[in-house]
Amino acid sequence: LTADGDTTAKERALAAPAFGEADLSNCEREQVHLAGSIQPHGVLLVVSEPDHVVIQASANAAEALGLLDMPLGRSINEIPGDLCQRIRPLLDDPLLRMPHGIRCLIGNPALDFDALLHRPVAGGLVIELERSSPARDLSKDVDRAIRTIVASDSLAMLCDESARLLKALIAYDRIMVYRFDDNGHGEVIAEQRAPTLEPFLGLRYPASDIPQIARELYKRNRIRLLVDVDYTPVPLLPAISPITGQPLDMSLCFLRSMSPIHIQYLKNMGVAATLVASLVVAGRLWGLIACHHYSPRHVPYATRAACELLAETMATRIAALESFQQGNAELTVRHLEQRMVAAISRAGDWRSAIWENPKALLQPLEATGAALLFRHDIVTVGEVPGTGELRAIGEWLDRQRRRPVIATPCLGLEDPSFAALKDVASGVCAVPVSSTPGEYLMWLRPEQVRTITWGGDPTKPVVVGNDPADLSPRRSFAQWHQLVEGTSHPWTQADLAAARLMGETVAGVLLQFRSVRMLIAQDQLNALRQQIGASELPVAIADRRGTILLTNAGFESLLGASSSQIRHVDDLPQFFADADEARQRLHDLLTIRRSWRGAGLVKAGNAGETPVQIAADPVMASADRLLGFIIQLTDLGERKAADSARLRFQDEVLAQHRLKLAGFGAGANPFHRKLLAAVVGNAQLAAFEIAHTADVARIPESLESVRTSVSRTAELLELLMEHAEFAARQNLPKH
Ligand code: BLA
Repeated sequence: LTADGDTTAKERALAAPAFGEADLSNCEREQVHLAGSIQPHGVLLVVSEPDHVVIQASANAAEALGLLDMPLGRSINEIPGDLCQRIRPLLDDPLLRMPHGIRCLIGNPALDFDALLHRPVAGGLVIELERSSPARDLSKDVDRAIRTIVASDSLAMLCDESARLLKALIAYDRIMVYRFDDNGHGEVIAEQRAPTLEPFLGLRYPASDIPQIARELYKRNRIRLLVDVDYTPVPLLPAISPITGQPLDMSLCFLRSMSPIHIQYLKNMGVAATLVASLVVAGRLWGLIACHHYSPRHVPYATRAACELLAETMATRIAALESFQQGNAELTVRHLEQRMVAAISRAGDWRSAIWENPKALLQPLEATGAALLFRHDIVTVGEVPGTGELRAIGEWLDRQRRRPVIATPCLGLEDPSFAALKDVASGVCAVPVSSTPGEYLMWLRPEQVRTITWGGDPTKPVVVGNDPADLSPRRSFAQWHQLVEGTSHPWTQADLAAARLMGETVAGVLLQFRSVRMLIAQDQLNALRQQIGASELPVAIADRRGTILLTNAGFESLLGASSSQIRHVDDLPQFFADADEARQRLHDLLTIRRSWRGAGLVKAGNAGETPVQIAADPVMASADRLLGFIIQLTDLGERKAADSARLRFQDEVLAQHRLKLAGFGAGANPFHRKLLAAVVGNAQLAAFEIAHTADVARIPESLESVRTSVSRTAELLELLMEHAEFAARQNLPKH
């Protein structure tokens, strides 16, 4: 491309193309709501208010309404029949949300029409007219539909039943429930079809098949009817609205012409007529009910309203079923949390809680393995790689941008050093459980080599003809199989939400665990400090670097020194008669952890030299972890006392170690237990609150969606009833 060509392409791609002028580079932004034309099975009039003069009309108005000429520029009063009289009671209604339907008579001789009225935001009153069909009593269908939908206790059942209900109501050749994933790709999850048709159930279609702008429109206009793909669009006259100076906003027009690109798509598919209803759940276009017919087909207003009602009821039920699922995940999390807290108070160890019921940890995310990396511990359940590899994954997670949830379905593709782990850890979903690097709760999924079946090649959504205007969506809907390797089953938004919730809960419990430990350690330390400090038996305690943490009064008085003179083990040799030997022995103690046991002489200030028994030992937490050093000096003149004191001290150290080994639960005294219970109880309450608030952000939205959905349903019912009453009054033949 030349620089010029480049710019043009870019400009084209950025501009929002007018209706019918989109090609595949810019169809995402085609202004489908500004169609400027209608399908020929009805008539559209735009009248100004309050004088009700017709300012725009579809070109077929005169002929279809049985008038001598186009009504443009005339008051609707002049249209023979009772249209004007019928719409009068509606004029105080804003009519913005949903077209309002009435029955009326037009022409001479009079024909009966269904009229749908609404006001576009920019002004004017839009009146769409279509010939009424014989009245049909829909109340039984609606009643059965609502009862069936409300009784469905799974999504699969709900969608199957709804497709069946719809098939009974409108008898299209094919009824599909089409669900969108987080990327906007769609999958046919339920289907009712004529036996001769090939099944579409389970097929996927790429997000590009339905542009974003159309999806936005479908949230406002919940039902679309295409009567015949081979129709000739009827233009609006004039094309530009005299009110706004713009093309008419046809978002809520049921007669709106469909995008030619989509018409071509349907022709490629061999479809002749469609009815599509939106499933809007929590403000999101969750999916569509798409109905195909293989010959032209019209559905009258009242039946369309019943379809819309069914879709709305279904959406409410979907919201309920999904909240229930979410509620279940929350329940699992809370159970896990309770078990962890209980395990801490029982055994001082949260790990057993995870061991106890591994399924509870794996199930909410449908993971095959999980691991908790916390301090020096790794706790795992299910299928997991080795400890070193888990640590390496922890390090990889540390290198990722820090987020509440870090997830990938293809760890081995992100970092080839993990490629070999694909059988256990292709998918990783992790939440940090503290601010310390390397501390994560993570879930794992194996590689799932699988074939996704698309309804047509998703990489070739487009067929480019010789003529640039001949661009059209792909012509072939032959099934296209995609082999996906090195990738696990994808993590859904629901998985990430569950992970986050569980992560927050576990982080809360672990923080609580650390806090309790700190309190107990602090308490123990204070008690020890007091006991050691009060002891006459000389002792010094040093940390693992040799810094003196504590010397007691006995030690200080034996050496005739104050604690400020003894800051480090290296300060001690000067107090020994044989300073060189002491230096060597203490050096060995610090560096190679060799105990120094033996007799010696200390220079006790001006009191001369005192014979002492020396016991200087390293204290190990485990074979490779040094805690520090204990240096005891026993005045040999008082050996007896010394012996007993050392025994006592050893007892205490031992007790402390026993405590450590057993965890703080078992070895702790009643006070500790009480403290623990209070802290645990308090934290439990807080944790419960956190678990509850974790989703509060979603609750108003979900409730609001259900509320609007229910009010729409009520409104539709009202419209249906009104309409049925009109029909009854006009005493039209029953079907
Ligand atoms: C609209 N495309 C749609 C709609 C569906 C599909 C359901 C909504 C139609 C309606 O609500 O009446 C796609 N239809 C499907 C799929 C199935 C089906 C996947 O039955 C599966 C069984 N379409 C393309 C490409 C473009 C495109 C490549 O495939 C653009 C480059 C455009 N699709 C397109 C447009 C619309 C559309 C512009 C809006 C039609 C309108 O409302 O005017």
